[in-house]
Order: sequence, then structure tokens, then C-alpha cells
Amino acid sequence: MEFDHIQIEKKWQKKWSDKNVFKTEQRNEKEKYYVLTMFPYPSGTIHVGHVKNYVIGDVVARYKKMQGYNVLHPFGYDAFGLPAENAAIKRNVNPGEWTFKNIETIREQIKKIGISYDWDREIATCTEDYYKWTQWIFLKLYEKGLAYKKHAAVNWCPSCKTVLANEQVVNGKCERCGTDIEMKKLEQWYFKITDYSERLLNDLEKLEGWPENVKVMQKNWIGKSVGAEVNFKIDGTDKELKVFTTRPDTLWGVTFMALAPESPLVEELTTPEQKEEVESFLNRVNKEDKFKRIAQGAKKDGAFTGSYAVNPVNGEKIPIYVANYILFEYGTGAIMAVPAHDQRDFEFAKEFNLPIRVVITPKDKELKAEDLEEAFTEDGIMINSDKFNGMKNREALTKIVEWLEENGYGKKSIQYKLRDWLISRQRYWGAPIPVVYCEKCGTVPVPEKDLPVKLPTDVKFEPTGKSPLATNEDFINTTCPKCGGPARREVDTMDTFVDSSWYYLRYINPKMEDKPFDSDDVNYWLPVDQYIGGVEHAILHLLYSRFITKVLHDLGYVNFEEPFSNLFTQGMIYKDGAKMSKSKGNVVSPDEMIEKYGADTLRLYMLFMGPPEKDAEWNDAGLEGVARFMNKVWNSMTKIIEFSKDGNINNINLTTKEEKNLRRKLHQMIKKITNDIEKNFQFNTAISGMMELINELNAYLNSVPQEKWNKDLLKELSEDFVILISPFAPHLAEELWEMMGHEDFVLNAQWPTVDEEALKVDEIEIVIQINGKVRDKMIVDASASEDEIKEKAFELDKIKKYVENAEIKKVILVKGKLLNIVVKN
Ligand code: ANZ
Ligand code: ZN
Repeated sequence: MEFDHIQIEKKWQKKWSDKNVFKTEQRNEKEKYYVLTMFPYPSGTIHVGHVKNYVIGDVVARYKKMQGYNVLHPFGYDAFGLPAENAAIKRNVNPGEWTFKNIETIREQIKKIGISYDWDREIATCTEDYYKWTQWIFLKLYEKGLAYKKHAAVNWCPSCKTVLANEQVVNGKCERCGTDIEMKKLEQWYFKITDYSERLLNDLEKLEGWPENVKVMQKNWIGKSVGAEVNFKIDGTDKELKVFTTRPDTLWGVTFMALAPESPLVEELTTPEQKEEVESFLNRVNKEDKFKRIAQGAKKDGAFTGSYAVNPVNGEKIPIYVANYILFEYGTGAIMAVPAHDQRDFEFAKEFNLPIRVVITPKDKELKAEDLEEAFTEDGIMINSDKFNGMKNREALTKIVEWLEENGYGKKSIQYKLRDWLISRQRYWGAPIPVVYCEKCGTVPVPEKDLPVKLPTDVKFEPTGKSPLATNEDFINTTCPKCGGPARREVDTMDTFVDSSWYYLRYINPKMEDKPFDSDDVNYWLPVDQYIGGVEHAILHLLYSRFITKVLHDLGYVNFEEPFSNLFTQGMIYKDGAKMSKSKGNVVSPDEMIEKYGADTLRLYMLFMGPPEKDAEWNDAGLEGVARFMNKVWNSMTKIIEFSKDGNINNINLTTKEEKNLRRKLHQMIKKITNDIEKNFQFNTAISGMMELINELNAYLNSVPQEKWNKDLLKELSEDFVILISPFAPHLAEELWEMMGHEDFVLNAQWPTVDEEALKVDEIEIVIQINGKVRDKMIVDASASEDEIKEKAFELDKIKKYVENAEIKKVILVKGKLLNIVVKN
């Protein structure tokens, strides 16, 4: 019989759907297991890279289900966002129409792959019943003082015509379209994620099931620095210039101060004589890209303000500069510069001919400023630092901070690189920010009962830089919920990362109307036991989700503080040596592969390509190989299923060596495959294990005449094998399972357990050495005693001739391996 994948896959997909087998019970007596794969942007069709993500999740879900867990495995769409809007503008259709069409296509694609999603829980973030609750989350943050509006210089993509979060700017370019970012001053909404910096950092430690590299990325993104804030008097005034430094031990080496160009102090401190020079610098710097300007190795530029600061440690007067490498948004927006020990200060000092003073020197020699070719940034011994001379700099650092505090010159300070989350977008296809502006009452949040603030459909997409919502007068003009007077609606929409920061909670109660979710249900299902997705979301999405979870925890809506217990980041699939992309024309579509080879073969191949966390190259020949294996499985299984139908797996008698070997292999492979799935997602080696087992089976079938086949053993083997392969190739498995006469689905079967008895080896090979030289080997019973082994060895022809006429000095047995005979001739 041929393996007819088209017909078989269709048949089972229909049965699964008709019987709703993937439906999850909301609660039952079983232990719960929540497996989640990152949901896609429905911006077109999915390619095999997505498929890999879903197949990994599906293997875990099906495996856990057969292990007896109550498994939740949901799917949805991150459906708001720029791709939909841009595509819609290009095609002149409503983004919603375009999005829902894509959703239809993707759903059909996924169903053809046989992923075991509970489709009753499907969500799309762009539907009213979803974004209503995204707006609700905004209101909760607003009530808590965690959503606020401020004027700020923001990253502006002139091509996408929208503001971008710092996180969406890569090397000064828009993450999406690659256009150079400009700075623009706008009033924007922010979420105060910085209130949670310390917790977001510390709780990383609890996430034992996360890859180390992802935790490091999060840690660096939060960027905690411990140091001091030091107050410098501004000479001739009673004003102070505060700086943040991680190196208070270098205070005696300060030779100039520097302000960020954006600092309001620049205007205040610039003397009339220096005005021209400073202004011409500011003109230059305004044209510079902010990200390039502060990058390591960038050319240092600046100007002297004409003012001086006084160093609190020694009363020295130090010139105050404005410099291009100082960030306004970090620390205090001003620094104390120590050119001898900070590379950027060193470069600036060289450029502007400023003094360099060494205050830390290596143990063995004394560093001279004139010998420095770059800053000395290592630890060492304090010099030129008054009473701290001779101390190790790290020890001095602590003492200096104490001394600063005692004298009111400064205090210990902790800074984070993490900035507040800018959530305003001047775009249409997102959740409207639920706020109105009233002339009398000011900013007024929309009351919960009036949610959702619906996205109007009648808007114009004009590249003005303003939100398209601003073009709909009916939308903008409203009444104030507080005083009933005339008010205007906020026209910005929320960053789509807000939508995806809580979607894993909505899956629990996807249709709930009066609440975003039920706390008891969520507390049962969460945290997610296994989250699976691409490493490209290692920073933003995960950080934002962790933040929102913590806020909801603090508000009493959930009882956990981390949303994802275990995280798996899968590798990408390359084609022709490159990342798949439409523009390169190297996208492998799953539909075509399914048509030709079947979903099961595609699934198996995706996981056989290599360890799933590694990138892998698509290879048609590899797929062909897997297709041949599938046929082999089909042929050998169909051969034995009929034959062993009336076998009894509870009464297996093994008489021959071949039977024992085959059953040992089966249980070895149950053990191995279970282990490979359980630990580190080693699906590729699990599949190799299945191949090995099939080869062993065929060897048995070919070497033993059919009338001597062990029915009971073959029944056990075929049942167990079909269960083992079912998470990987579920359609094939269901078909074979049905052939065996089972009425229920294989998905509802129990994962096989290892019979340790079967693993036992009953014969072993012993190598025999005479005076350390290998002379022969023999097979003995595993239970043979030492005397029996000796006796048998002495009877071997090759050994006899050495021992017969010699004096036996010693016989040493290394159990299970080796017999060493020492003789004297
Ligand atoms: C004096 C000093 C001496 C510094 C020395 C370093 C080495 P991280 O680790 O990134 O927190 N700095 C402070 N605020 C800054 C700003 N707004 N823009 C640019 N640079 C700024 O770095 C902290 C160090 O970066 C601070 O410590 C300060 O330079 C500089 F041998 O102070 B340091
Ligand atoms: Zn009002």
C-alpha cells in the first residue's frame, strides 16, 4: 500500500476538527501545562521559519498531553501595526480588511500543518473585544501613575512617519525600513517602566529556564551602573553642577567638565565672550546623528562655555565645556572628565589641548601622563590623590563616597540605561489611547464603561506626520466624561508592543466580556510553562511582558511576577545562505512543500535539520531523505500491524536472541526519545532514534522467517513506535493507530514507559589478554561467574597454547570487559 499523504492528512485534519480534539478543558484534576509560541504579525503568508516555531511547540504540546497533562496550546495574531497600514495604503484598502484576509490565509496554512491549537481560543489584537482590554491596561497604568505624557526629543522615522522607541532604532536607523532616524520634539505618552528597573533586573535570576544569552541581553538593556553623584560648585555663583560618575576614585584627576548639548545649563553658563563659539558648535551638533555622535570612536567635538566649576576634593577651578559625546538623557546630563582614565575624555582632551592627570597607576610602575597613548582604564594604586595615595583604587572608591556624603559633596547613586517606554504612535492601525482633552478639566481618561474607544474607519492616510485619526472630525470631537463639556480625543494609537505585552493572559479567557481575564483562571494557567520564539524578541517583547505582568501583580490581578517560566529560542532557517525574505525571493512556502511531500514530512524535516536552537540551511535533498524515511515507516508498520493484530502485549515471551535485541532496542529508544524531548529539545536526535529503531525492526523482519515473527513483541513495538512518532508526524500516526483497531485518537494515548528489564544486556563480550596483549575474545552470559569465565577462556584454542605449559602467575578479571592472564614461561 502506498502512503497517500494528501488523502490521509485531509482525513485526520477533518476528524480533529469535527471532534474538537484540541480543545482544552478550562480546569481539571490533571496538572496543567501551558505551551505558547510567539504569535505572528499577519502581514502576509507564513514561511517555513514560522512553521519551525509552531512545530516545536506542537511536539511539546502533544508530548505533554500524552504524558497526562492538561495542556493549553493557543494561537493568535499580533494584528495591529505598521506592516498592515503600509500595505493597506499601497493597495488602497482598509488595514482591517487586509489583515483579516491574511489571518484567514494563515489559519488555513496552519491547519494544513496539523498543529494542535485550541482554535476556540484564537485571538487577534486588532479586534474590538481585544483592544478594549489593551485600553483598559492603559487606564490601569494611568491610575497608578505609570502612564504619563511629556515633551521630549523623540526618534522620528521620516519614512514610516512615526515615532520609534529607542529599542526600535538600530544603529541610528529605523528597525523596520532602515531609514536614518531624525530627532523631533513632541508631546508623547510614556509607560514608567523605569520604576521597575531593579525588579526587572533582579528577577532575571529566578528565570532558570531561560537561555543565558537572553538574560544577558536583558541585563545589558536595563544597564545598571553603581557610582556617585558629585556636586561641583559653579565658580562665582551659589549654583551647583551635579554629575554622575562610576569612578569617584578618579576625582583628583578631573581636568574639565562637560555638558550635553541639549542641557539647559548650556545657555545659563555660556559667557558673552564664548557665545559665538558655543552656538556654532550647537549648530554643528544639531546636524549630527545622535547615535553616531555618542558612539565609541566618534570624533570629539565641543566648545568652552567660559564658566568654571570647583572640584570639591581640592578646590581647583575646572573649565566647563559642552561636548558632543555627552547624553542628555543619562545620569545628570553632565560629567566630570578624567582624560587619564576615560577614553572618551582622553580623546576630547587631546582635541582641545586640555591637561591630563594620572591618579591611578599600575602596581609595578608609575604612569606618566605624557606617556599615555590611550586612557588607562584598569584598576591600580592611587597617586596624586592626597590622603588616598597608596591605596588600591577600588578600596579608595568606597571611602571617597563615604567622605563625599559626610561633607555634603555628593552621595551614592545608581543609574539605569533603561528609559521609560514611549507608547504613542502617530499611526492609524493600533489601539487608540483612551484619553480626552477638555479645556476645563485637562487630560481626562476615558471611563472603563466607555471602552473601547473604537478605531474610526473613515480616515485619510496623508503623510503629514500626524495620526490619521486626526483627519476624522467625528472621532476627535467628543464630550468630556467629567464635566460634559466639549473635549477632543487623543489621536495617537499605542505601540503594538502594548498589545503583545499581555496576550498570553487573554488566551485564558478569550471571550470574556466584562473583564480582560479571570484572575483565578489565570493564576491556574500561568506562568507559561514553555514559551517558544525567535531570539529577535529577546529584549523588547519579553521585557515589556515582564513589566506588565509585574504591574498587574502589584494591582492584585495576578499572583505571579514573571509570565514565562521557560523560554526556548529557536534558530532561523536560511535558504541559499541567506535569511529568507520576500525581497531576496528565497522564501520557502510551506504550502508547496505540503502539497508535494505532506505536512508530516515537512514537520519531521524541520526538526531533523539540526538542533532546533541553531540556525539551519534549507536543503531539498534533506527533505527527500525524510520523505524516504516516512515511506519506510509506513511500509514496515503496515507490514506488522495486520500480522500482530491479535497479539498480546501483556504476555510477551522472548525466546531468541533476535527477539531480545529488538525489544531492547525498542526500550532503549523509548528512553532516548523521551529524554531528548524532555531535555534541551533535542528533536533531531530523537528522530535519529526512530530511524535506528525502524532499521532494527527491518533487520529482524528480513532475517527471521515470517512464521517465526513474535506477534506479541511486534504488537508492542508498533504501538509504542506510533505513539513515539505521533508528536512529530501526527497524521501518519493517527492513520496507523486506527489501523491497529483503536477507536480513540493517538493524541489521547499514553506515552510509553521504559521497561528497565528489557534494557538489560544478557550477553557480554570479554577480551582476553595474555601478559597485556590481546589474544582472543569471547561471548559469555552476563550472569556468568568469575570461575566460569576463567574456565571458558582457558578452553579457547588461541589461549590454550599460551597457558598449557606455562606457570600461571595471576588472572585478573575486569568485570564485563576483560580477562588478563599473567604467565611465566
Ligand atoms: C568620571 C570617570 C572617570 C568616568 C573614569 C568613567 C571613567 P556607565 O558605566 O555607562 O554608567 N557619563 C556619565 N553620564 C554621562 C552622560 N550623560 N553621557 C556620557 N557619559 C556619561 O558610565 C558611567 C560613566 O560615563 C561616568 O563615569 C561618566 O564618566 C560617564 F576613569 O565619570 B565617568
Ligand atoms: Zn471637562
